[in-house]
Amino acid sequence: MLKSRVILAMDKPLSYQILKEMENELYGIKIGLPLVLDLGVHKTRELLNDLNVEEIIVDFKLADIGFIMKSVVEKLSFASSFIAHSFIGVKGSLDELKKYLDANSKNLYLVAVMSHEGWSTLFTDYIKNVIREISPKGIVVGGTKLDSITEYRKDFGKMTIISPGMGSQGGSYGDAVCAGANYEIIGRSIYNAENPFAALRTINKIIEDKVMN
Ligand code: 3DU
Repeated sequence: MLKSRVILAMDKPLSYQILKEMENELYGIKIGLPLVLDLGVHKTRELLNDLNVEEIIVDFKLADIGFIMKSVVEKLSFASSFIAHSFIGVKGSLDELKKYLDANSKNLYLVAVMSHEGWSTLFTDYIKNVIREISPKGIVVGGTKLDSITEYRKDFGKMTIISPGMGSQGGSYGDAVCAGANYEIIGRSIYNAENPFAALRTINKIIEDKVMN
């Protein structure tokens, strides 16, 4: 059985003690710009360095030329995985980033469908082509759009799907996994809870119960 289907979106610092308490009940930790701007790279690395989670995912939603994205990744080498936008295209950009990440044994996730209402589906075919060409470890599909999860799961076979938007953005815990996602990304509902560890445990249980039924 999986340890957990939850990726903690850490956009606000949590203490090392709380993270240690949670590590055995998390699949991974996703760190965002708000956290790194708060703590700086050095303290972020110190905080996360020896945590026993499967992936530390940097979510800066990279969208630049290859050279710049590679230099961002280089400065965050303690992380195992990086999220980039897919709309930026392949040549001179995602192809270079993917090659660099492969050479350094790091994972790439591409944004496929965002969770917010205003995300346009006008570019779906283009985005799918980019994903096919780059062949990342995984894709990000909003957990508020369950039909999109089902669609991308059908189109991309066993590719890992990670889904934000659960809890605070209105998605119900477990629904994204039941629709075909591998993991649910959850931030505010955990880090803003009075007891983040208890919140995580409750969410894990809700997801597992839904998956079993
Ligand atoms: O809404 P939450 O606090 O659970 O956080 C969601 C996280 O997922 C947050 O870090 C945000 O940057 C990320 N995310 C989305 O919310 C929506 C997307 O489409 C992609 C990533």
